[in-house]
Amino acid sequence: MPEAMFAARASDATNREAAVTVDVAVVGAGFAGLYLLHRLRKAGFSVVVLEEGGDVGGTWYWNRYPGARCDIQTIDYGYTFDPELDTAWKWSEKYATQPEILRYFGFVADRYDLRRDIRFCTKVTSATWDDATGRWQLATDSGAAVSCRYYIMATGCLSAPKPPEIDGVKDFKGKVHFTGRWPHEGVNLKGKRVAVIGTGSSGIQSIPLIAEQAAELTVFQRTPNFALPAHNGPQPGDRKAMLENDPAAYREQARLSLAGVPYPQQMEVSWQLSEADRRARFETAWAAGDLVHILTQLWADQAVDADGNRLVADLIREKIQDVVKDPEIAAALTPHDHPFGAKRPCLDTNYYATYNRPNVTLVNLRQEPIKAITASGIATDRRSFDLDVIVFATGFDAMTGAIMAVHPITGRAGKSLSSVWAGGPQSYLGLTVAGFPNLFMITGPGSPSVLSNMAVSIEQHTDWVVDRLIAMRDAGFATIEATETAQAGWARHMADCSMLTLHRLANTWYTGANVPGKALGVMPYTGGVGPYRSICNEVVERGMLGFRLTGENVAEQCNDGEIVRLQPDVRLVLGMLAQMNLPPIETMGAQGARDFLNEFNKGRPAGRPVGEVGDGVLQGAEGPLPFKLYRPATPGPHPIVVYFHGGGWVLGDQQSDDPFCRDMCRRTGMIFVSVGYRHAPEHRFPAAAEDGYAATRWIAEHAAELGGRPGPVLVAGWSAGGNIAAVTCQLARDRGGVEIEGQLLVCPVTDCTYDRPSYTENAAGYFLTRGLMYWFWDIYCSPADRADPRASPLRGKLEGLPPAFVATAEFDPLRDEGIAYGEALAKAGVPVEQLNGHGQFHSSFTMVDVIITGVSGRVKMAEALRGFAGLPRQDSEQRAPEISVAAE
Ligand code: N01
Repeated sequence: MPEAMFAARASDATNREAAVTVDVAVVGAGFAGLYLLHRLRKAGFSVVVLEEGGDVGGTWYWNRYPGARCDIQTIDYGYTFDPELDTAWKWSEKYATQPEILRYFGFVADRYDLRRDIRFCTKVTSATWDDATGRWQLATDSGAAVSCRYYIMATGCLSAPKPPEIDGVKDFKGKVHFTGRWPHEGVNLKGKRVAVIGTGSSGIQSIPLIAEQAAELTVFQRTPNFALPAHNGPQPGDRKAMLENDPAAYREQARLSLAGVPYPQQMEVSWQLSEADRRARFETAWAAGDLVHILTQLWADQAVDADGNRLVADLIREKIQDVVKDPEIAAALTPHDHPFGAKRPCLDTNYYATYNRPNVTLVNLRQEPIKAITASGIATDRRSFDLDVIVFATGFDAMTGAIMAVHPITGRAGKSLSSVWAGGPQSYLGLTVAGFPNLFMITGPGSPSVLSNMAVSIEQHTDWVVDRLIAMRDAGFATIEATETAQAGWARHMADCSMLTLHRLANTWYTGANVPGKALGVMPYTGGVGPYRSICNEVVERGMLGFRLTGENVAEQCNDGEIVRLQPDVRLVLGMLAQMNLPPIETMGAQGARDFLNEFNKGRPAGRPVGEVGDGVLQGAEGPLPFKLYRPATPGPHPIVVYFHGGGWVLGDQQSDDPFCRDMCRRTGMIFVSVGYRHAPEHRFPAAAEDGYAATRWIAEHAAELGGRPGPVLVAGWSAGGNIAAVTCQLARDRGGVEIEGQLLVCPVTDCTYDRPSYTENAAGYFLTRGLMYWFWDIYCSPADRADPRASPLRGKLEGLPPAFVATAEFDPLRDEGIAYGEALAKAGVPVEQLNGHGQFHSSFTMVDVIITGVSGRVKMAEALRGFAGLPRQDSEQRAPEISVAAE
């Protein structure tokens, strides 16, 4: 295909002045706008696209700075809606240059005859919803008004460049350029003294090429960033072969993945790998030159856990030191202030090596801030630099900037979007905003957008929106609007998701921190494109949940509610379990259920290392019982926590909650002794309860031998183990012989009735079912014995018990009896802390390194145990790094 045919070209501007009435107006003729136009037109809607630029291409139209390229492999960075298009266009490189990408958009525009419905060089200056007509009225800088029923922002996430933010720019006598608005005719930097301010992706791509042209280049760096070599060249054969072997499967895998690029989910955690293994994986990733590879394929904890992340970051830091010859410059270029990936990392070609050139100077703005731009150059508080050209690579008012720049967008009742978003962007699904009927955003704040392959997200958003418009038309609806409930629910889900990854721990454009005065919070959806897609589909399947639909000749429809109430990782785990289509556990028989649990546990991530793990035997109520001991790496003697595992008095053993015991041992700095108490049906009530008390007594008596602190012990347990821990406290109080200084009850069984609301609300679908609880009770305890406080501690006397921490989970049949126990303890004068894990299920806190959002609960539990044992609070360094900083 001769490239000249598709060269970017300015459109004919003669059609600019006519007013227009259409079904749909789209702002932006970039990646999203072009696909919207194609799909809407095919669906029979009349459409106009309003584009400020002189041609198609969006971000690729504006960002023409030297070195501009995509940094998702081009094989993954294109439209996939038309398989013929996929084969008609051939990319020349692994990472295409900006001119080639722009030619691609020209090619697409021509192939689908898109330009005729695009008004170029046209900026929307205001958009106002008119309730009376049910239409948006747009004003444009060309003077032509547009009336549309649906208004779609395809404005991109990084299209409103930040202003310079440095005093004196107007005084500068040389030339000033912005990477995001690079002159189309190019800039001759040969022999010039050039400054680049900013070391994000744009700076890092352009600096090596500017250094080659300029006489002198001075880089002004505020924050060093992580950059990886792109190793650009021909498209890698392996990925090309994958695509060519089965294009449909390849594209589908991308759509269901987390980042929009077909990579499998990494399951191995860093502590399962030797240092040599980790280094080998890292070197492979480094050589691959692929951001998604290095961000997702090293080890499972790299993006969700600060320790796992530090291992990658350290290896990258080593690489920087290897390349940059001057140690002081290398140190200045080495990032330490954010986890790898929390700020957008960059792909580079010769970036670090550029600082070995004699004509390149790095100015570390952390040590010598810029005072002002002067007539002759830039003055820091230490020195002055005489310059001919200043390049601002200082980034964008991301995600909201381009939407808010269309000012004002006025919705229902005269409310402006900027006032609604003053405290941070609010949206439902990142696609719509309550109070702004018929307004859609493509890759808006609240969608996976910039944390994904944009190509995949744009197609998904566009398809979803256009399909909704078609369905509405077919049903006679003319307006669609998100409800406040749905929007608030999405905000909560977004906040839950933001705890999954480390993005919240960095000051970046993802969080709005790069723009002075902007509200802070993680703006993109961090739950991944696959889960996001399934949520959008679920909204439709559940009758457009969270939307109000109206039309002239049709009854209003509003199925109000929140689309995701579970924590995002709980939703994923339950989804996977549902897909496994397991028979109910209670139908497996006791031995079958035990075998199942053993198999199931083999698939979980290995527990984290502790100082020492040992096995032993203790004296139970009627004979020896095995135990497992977890000792912290810190010097002892440590307080001892006697731990009782979960499993409905029927399943599990002293090592079935191994990851939980390890995690709590590390967090508390205490010895955990997990007891293998007797199980039903072989040993029915009160065997487990009596073993709990006997084991606790034995452990307290042998504390010194176990390396523990002599004196009182603590007890803890999950589920039926929580029941045993609670009962043990009552027996210890009544029978003496062991002093207990605190109890941790995690989702405990406390009572034998099933009439509390949580038993009905959460009867099925959350792994621990009502049916399974009936089965456990039947196997353990005959109905006549169930009211005995050794089975139902809620029915016992509660005065004089040790202080307690009671954790419950929102989606757990046992929730309300746990809460009731906490309340009853408090009423009886026992100091109690209660935690009801929002969006969590019965196993959330014990599925360590699977349910990441359970971490904050375990941190609180550990703090409570330390408090009971009289240990000082841990400082934030020692606490779980995952929650040590919560920006939002
Ligand atoms: O912008 P950035 P960008 N004084 O915000 C510094 C995508 N993209 O245009 O970190 C001094 O990342 C700022 O410092 P700090 C990609 O998603 C993709 O480079 O705020 N310095 C930072 O160093 C990317 O992430 C490609 O302390 C100031 C830099 O300027 C996004 O676009 C290519 C400053 C800005 O970095 C944005 O990248 C290019 C000030 N007042 C971009 N203000 C591809 O390859 C800001 N800085 C596809």
